[in-house]
Amino acid sequence: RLWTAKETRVSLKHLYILGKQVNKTRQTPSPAIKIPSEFLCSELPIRYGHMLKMLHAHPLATTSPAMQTVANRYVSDTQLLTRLSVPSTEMESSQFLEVLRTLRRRQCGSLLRLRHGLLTETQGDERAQDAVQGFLDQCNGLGVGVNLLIGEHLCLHDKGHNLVQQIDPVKVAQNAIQEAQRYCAETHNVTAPQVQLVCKYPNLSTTYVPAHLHRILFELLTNSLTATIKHQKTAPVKLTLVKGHEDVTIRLSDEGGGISAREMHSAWRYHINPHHKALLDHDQDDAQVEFDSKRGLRFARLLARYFGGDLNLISMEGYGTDAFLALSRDDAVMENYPVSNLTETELY
Ligand code: W6P
Repeated sequence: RLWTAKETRVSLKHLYILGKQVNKTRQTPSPAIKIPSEFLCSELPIRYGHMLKMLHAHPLATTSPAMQTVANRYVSDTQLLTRLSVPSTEMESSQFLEVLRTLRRRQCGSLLRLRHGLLTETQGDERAQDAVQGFLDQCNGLGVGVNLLIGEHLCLHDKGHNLVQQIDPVKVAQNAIQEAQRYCAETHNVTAPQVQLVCKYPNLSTTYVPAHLHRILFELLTNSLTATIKHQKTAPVKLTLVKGHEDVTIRLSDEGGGISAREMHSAWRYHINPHHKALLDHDQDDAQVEFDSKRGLRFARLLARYFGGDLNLISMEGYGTDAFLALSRDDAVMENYPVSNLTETELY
């Protein structure tokens, strides 16, 4: 097999078309899911290589127990990967899928472990905590990409459709609203505030990863609903969706009392989440780690930025907060994740 150390970034369009080609080959009796397997076999080792190099090159690599644990986990995952080849028989095919499932599960656990570990180890040291934020973004960015490639493949196999889809953001928003209201009602033991959905566009369809949009909106909605409950307001939360020439923009307005400039700084940081610790403690093998557990605003912004979008907050302390989520309508925007140079020797 020919190895190159250069990663191949994909766009939403690539992922969408890749899946369509698979669908076509699936209708014929020839071996199913051919093209993405080849792509995964060449691309995943490169991205894992970048992840390993990033972990090893960091100043904390030799002193942080969390970094060492996670680096070791990535080493064994990479070993698993190097044995992966394009499946040609039914048997190989099911083994291939099994490896992908294992990798995805372990990666979610590794990223939570790294996050929880680094935040705990730097607890109380503001500077050190600030310093790991960017690094966690880098690792999470690479992780989002790997999960996307694996997810696209598994989604096609398990559900027969692409992970990347032509979506109606209004429908995704309606689902997120329902779930966020249920979550807040259960968490705070009250009737959740109303959400008013405003969209004057009959057709807002755009190419996107519905799971990403769902997670971003769920994060924003739970923040707004919780603030509204805590501020004892009855004003509904207002969700506005508009379609521009280049972007689809979603604005979420609440009258939940807002946050101060000082609190804004904190809102954009990764924080220790006791729920993550409980997940990690509960099962060493990560079988129980929920992929969709809440990861906070910073992770939501990372997802928004992954395909050329952005997430911003504007707040009036004493009144309320507006969140602005922009999604690029250009499906040719390439994945956004950072990598260092990786030579072929390092890849081996
Ligand atoms: C708040 C804090 C916040 C974060 C994100 C989105 C909305 C809101 N509302 O009070």
